[in-house]
Amino acid sequence: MGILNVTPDSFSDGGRYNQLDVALRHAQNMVAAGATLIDVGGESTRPGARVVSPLEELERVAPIVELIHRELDVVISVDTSTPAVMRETARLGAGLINDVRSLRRDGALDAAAATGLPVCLMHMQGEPGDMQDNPRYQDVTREVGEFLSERMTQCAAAGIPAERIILDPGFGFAKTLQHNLSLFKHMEALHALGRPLLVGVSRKSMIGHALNRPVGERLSGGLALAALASMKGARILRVHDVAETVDVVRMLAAVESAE
Ligand code: PT1
Repeated sequence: MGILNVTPDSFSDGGRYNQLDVALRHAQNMVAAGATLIDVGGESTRPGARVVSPLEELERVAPIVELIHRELDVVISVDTSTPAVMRETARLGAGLINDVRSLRRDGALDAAAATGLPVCLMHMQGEPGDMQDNPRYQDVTREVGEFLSERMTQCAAAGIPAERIILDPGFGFAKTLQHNLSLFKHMEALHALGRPLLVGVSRKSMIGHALNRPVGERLSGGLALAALASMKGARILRVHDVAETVDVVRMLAAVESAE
């Protein structure tokens, strides 16, 4: 899954892709590099990010979803928590709803169910604005698993069956470095929930803190985590650096297919 931010305040590429043609070219390059999903996001959810109005979010996301749907052969994921954005982008060709708030906003469960699309449910305590203030867990992996299980139950009640659900531990969302590392190490426990796992760690501060690297120097750390996540059974890797990550995954597959 290649990341396409259409926010003017995106955390690692500074909103360079907010113009439509530049965004399309970037999506095209990621598809050529081997991305099978493009995750379009109009609301930055990095720590401390500001809230965007539904209209502003829709105006950022809708044109690019429509354009990618027309021009490229790729599944479009929409990174949104906003019911109106779910409904409208589904109409414009989106193929996956990726909600870091796990459909907890008013009307989000019903909107997602009405689209009939698959959804990615992600773990987060609190909101992006305050989530890093004081994250606390007794056992982070167990609590993430319990949260995701509860959200799957809510989805089932709203008419979103388990077969339509992807699960995400939510790396970097209301977690300290130690929480992130422990959750990553024990990620396999989440396979008990019976659904495919999506992992997003690309360029995040957990790499920065572990290696003491600024955001522009986190590729090697990110590729190490991509390899490890794959080996732990993660099925979708949400990344900025598609070509490099595809090489990692293909290399693992080459070894795996040997006698
Ligand atoms: C993610 C994810 C996402 N991450 C899914 N969607 C972001 N499903 C946006 C940092 O610590 O992991 N899974 N959508 C980006 N969010 C962050 C969070 C970016 C933390 C940076 C950090 O640097």
